[in-house]
Amino acid sequence: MSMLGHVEKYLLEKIKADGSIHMTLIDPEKVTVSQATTIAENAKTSGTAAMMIGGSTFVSQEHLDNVVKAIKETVKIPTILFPNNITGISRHADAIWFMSLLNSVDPYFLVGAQILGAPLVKKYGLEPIPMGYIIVGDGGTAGIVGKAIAVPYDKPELAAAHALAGQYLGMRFIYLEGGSGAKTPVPTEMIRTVKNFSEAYLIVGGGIKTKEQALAATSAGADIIVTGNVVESTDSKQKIAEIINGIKRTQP
Ligand code: 1GP
Repeated sequence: MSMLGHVEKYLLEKIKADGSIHMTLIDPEKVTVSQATTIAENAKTSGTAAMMIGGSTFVSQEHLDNVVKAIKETVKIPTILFPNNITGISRHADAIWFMSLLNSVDPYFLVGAQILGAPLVKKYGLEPIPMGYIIVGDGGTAGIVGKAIAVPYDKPELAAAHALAGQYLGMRFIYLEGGSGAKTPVPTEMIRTVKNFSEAYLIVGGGIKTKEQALAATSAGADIIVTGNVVESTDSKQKIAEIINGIKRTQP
């Protein structure tokens, strides 16, 4: 499809080839430029498909720019912004999850920030990838900042209804967000229900720390799993490698 940009095409091809893929999330607020460089290098060596950059609270745009630039200079895999606001946009990235928080009660997070951000995305030549963001479980900081009514883990059919609405609105990716550092990752039953209901590519993140949890998510239907916190641990290199090896070819 000619509408698809380079990064999205790359992701779809990689999902097709590998079954499911892993992305590494860097929260610019939590790392220095040199730490971001090390994380990106380690993640790339372990076989991560792309780098996501974003966090739930405010970070200076100068620092965000420096982090994105450093990652780009270090690794060739795509850099995809994961913005919580218009301040999460950097001209140095390759692409941006052009996302709407589908269960927010605040119109700003549904479409307001997107209206303010869209001209910047165009001006900077960032590739927008349409994504519906759904906060589930306890939702963590993202749920509070985004004023979301989080979908409880025991209501998978509600998460599926959100996902289907996102798909019908034209979103090609759906993200089930358990919240960064969630004690319990998104349950497999919820992943399975959403996957059976909606045809959008499914991203799952929040609290995934082990290869068993990653494999459970991909086996249930996640096309992309995202890990953030785990990269900050001391043995991050080994952990990411384990997670990536653990999910290989789970959905041939
Ligand atoms: C948060 O889903 C991501 O937005 C990743 O969560 O930091 O818990 O890996 P973790």
